[in-house]
Amino acid sequence: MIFNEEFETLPREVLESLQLKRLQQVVQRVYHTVGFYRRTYDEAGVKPEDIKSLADLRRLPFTTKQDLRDNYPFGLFAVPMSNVVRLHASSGTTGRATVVGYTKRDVDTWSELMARCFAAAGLNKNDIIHNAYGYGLFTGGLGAHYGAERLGASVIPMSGGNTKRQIQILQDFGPTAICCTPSYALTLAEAGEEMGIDMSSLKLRVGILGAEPWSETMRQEIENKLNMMALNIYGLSEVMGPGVSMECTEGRHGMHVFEDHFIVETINPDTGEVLPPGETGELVFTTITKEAFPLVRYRTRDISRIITEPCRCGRTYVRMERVSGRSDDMLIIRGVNVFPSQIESVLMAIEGLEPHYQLIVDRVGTLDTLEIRVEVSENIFSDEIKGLQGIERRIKKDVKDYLGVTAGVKLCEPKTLQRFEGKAQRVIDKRTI
Ligand code: DLL
Repeated sequence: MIFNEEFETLPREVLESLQLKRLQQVVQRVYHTVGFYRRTYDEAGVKPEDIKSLADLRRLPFTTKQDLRDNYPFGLFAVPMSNVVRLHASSGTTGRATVVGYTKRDVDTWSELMARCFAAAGLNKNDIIHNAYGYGLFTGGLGAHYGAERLGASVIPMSGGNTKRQIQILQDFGPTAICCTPSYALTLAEAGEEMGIDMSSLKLRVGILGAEPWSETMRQEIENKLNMMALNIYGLSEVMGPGVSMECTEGRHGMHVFEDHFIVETINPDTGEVLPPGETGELVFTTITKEAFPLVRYRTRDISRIITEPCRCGRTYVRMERVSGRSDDMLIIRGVNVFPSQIESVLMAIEGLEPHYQLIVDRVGTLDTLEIRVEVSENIFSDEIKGLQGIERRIKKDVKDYLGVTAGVKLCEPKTLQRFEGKAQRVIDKRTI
């Protein structure tokens, strides 16, 4: 089913002229309301009037996560705070999180786009949607919630965690759809089996799964275990949250990018050169309807490929292939985004630790694990066991409090971790997904 038949099936030429009109408006707006854009455009010698075609987009400089951090918290907002009705922030950050704001109209647009995603998954107002994305600063919970309500479905605002309770609700309320990360879908399936429940006999028909990378193998496993269709949904807080793109039940290959609201490009992450559609590179998004926090040419660091072949479903949008990796070192651990540098700053604030550490990421069963190995200084290491245990507890607590992830900790003797001559290789990611 198509939620907004008119916009989702616009002929390509009409869609592109709509994109150009909206792009010109957004570029004018950011130039005149956000100091950052005015400065960078002036430096690049480009004026909003220079955007005469969609191809001119590439004349504008990129925006990066660092720019967002430099303008923390509200420096890139294009409306006064009195027009902002909602704030979200990227998960897992010490001091400088990525903060995003929404006007009432932005929340409306987002709700519609999420409703489009649910409709693309074959859902309508008769469905019951179990929403196990986390509610809070993370965009997953509220984003899916508002979309489900816009569709008119009945939403169960479960949020994350509390697995046994989730399983009980899945049995008792009989939801027909579930929203969660793909790894949590597997966790639920396995926990249910362990409780002696036949998880394939639940009423679930479809899962709207995303927020972390996953594979076709994982899709099959989830589909077999939960006896439902597993569809991929993509998004990022900076651009909006979930619902930037979504797979449909018909195509099941690549996620439709809602191009009446976002312009997508792929670039070579090393040179910044724009790649022709079909070539693998880093995704760059421009939001063309957002009011509070418009972003022009935002480098996502997500690696994918644009598919231009038409889809059976009738939507005229391009699709993006499942994200195959990132062009930076961001880790996604149980759905939480973490940069090694953030762990480093937590560690370095603790007395007695040396600046030598290693992060071991693995997947045990369906759950991501993180082990932090860090060297302690000589005098502490020869100290009594109690002192060491105290440091270990402090690391665990601070990492959990500041970054939102649970980590195992192994304190190492001084000078035992590997040293590097060039770029330090601090992360060992053993996960195969
Ligand atoms: O993860 C928004 C979201 C919520 C998407 C629920 C889908 C479902 P952030 O926390 O800002 O926002 O993290 C964004 O997560 O840049 C990707 O690296 C990764 N990501 C999101 N969806 C997918 C996906 C939400 N389907 C970052 N496949 C993005 C692979 C994904 N990676």
